[in-house]
Amino acid sequence: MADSKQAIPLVGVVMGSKSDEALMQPALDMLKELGIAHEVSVMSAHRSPQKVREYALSARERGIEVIIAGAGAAAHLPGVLASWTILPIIGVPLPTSDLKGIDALLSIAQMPSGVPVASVGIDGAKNAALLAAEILGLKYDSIEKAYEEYRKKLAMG
Ligand code: RP5
Repeated sequence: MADSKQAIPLVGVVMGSKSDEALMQPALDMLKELGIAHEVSVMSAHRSPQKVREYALSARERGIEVIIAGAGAAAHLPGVLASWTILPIIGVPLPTSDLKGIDALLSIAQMPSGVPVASVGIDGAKNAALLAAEILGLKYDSIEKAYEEYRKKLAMG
């Protein structure tokens, strides 16, 4: 098992707008609780596509192992990130439009065959962090333990 106790972020949390911050906060809280180093960035697939491309292309070499990407409306951010990197992308459909996240859920979950994006439920930022912990726990002993502790506490009610 590798040691995750490092300063280099393992998880990149990305969101399509600064206005998504509050909805993505549960992911940051859960990553912190589990002791998973992470970074947070705001970028839009349609307003700043160049930034998205550069972020995704450099993420792996900077040490990022999982990307959590939250977006609302026609939420193409997770899919566009996935087009530029082979890192696992966990999409978080955000209920920020008139369609209350149904649009984002379908955009994220219905990726065309060949370029996958995992999707949590609408407003599922916390679950995205937990899914990231499950993935990273396969490699990092301390994350596996922290996640198991979390699940034990959950089972106690
Ligand atoms: C999406 O459009 C963002 O992810 C956000 O959920 C929504 C509204 O963005 P703003 O117009 O508030 O920047 O791209």
